[in-house]
Amino acid sequence: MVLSSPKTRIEARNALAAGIMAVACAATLTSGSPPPAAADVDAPAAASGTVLFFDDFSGASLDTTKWVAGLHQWGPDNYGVVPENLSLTTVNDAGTPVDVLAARANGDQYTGAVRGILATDASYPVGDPRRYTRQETGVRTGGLVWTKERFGAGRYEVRMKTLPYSGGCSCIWNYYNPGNGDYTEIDIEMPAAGTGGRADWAHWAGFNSYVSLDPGGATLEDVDLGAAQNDGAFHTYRWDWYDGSNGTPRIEFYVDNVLYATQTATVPTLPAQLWVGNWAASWSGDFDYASQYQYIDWVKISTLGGQ
Ligand SMILES: [Ca+2]
Repeated sequence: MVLSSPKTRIEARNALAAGIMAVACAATLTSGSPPPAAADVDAPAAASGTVLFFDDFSGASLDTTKWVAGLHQWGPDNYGVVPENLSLTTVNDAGTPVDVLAARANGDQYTGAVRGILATDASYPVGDPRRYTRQETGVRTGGLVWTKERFGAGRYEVRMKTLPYSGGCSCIWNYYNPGNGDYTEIDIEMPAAGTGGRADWAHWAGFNSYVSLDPGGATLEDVDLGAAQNDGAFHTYRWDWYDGSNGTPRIEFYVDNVLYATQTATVPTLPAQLWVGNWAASWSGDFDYASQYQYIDWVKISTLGGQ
């Protein structure tokens, strides 16, 4: 989750170290009807290894044995992520019903009932409502979930439709920062942090990895995927993380099974929680809309074996 500057990034992430695990917020999650059998067609392809984690969001509500419905705020010029922007629903994907987690983003034209937050007391852990103060506005708020458990090296896959309009980062990252120098972060961010103001912002992804927040501790790549990701179709975003125990240390980044980047200089080794959703990153566009939705079909973490 690239912030506006290294300094604010470090401050925010030190605060995160206070404890992500602590509080599962009260969520206002709703669901549609039970999924029709046809929804099974959106199941992922056969795994290359053992499945460690999977959710296709087909239940009656968010599975809080797997996920925390995120309440958090970091970075400048946004009012955080709030559980009120999360819901389970079924969307029509070219005639096929697909059960999804819908993560709403509210832009500068938003006048609805959701209220955003600012982080005002870092003595409380991430996700603890006492850490934040509710605001009178709901603009520039997002929706995001993170896993309750930490996961290590392996294949991470998310099938989703990214946010369609400029303003809001559709993102996947894992994160571990206990404050003792240990650090794990691997990101896929759309748009990339350096491309939110471009006319072709929807073509770009940030592929990032970190082993520390010190200079030289990160590899940040802005990559042109060659086509707009907000084309109304589901796409599968993936990284294969080889930490040294399962092959030469590297991270391979894929979109729809096409390899776009390989990073070898900053490969983490420690298990981390996976975050999936969207947030109103100040660099992610113009926010000239009321509300828009990111639709997440499924999330899977599996082993890569001894490759
Ligand atoms: Ca699904």
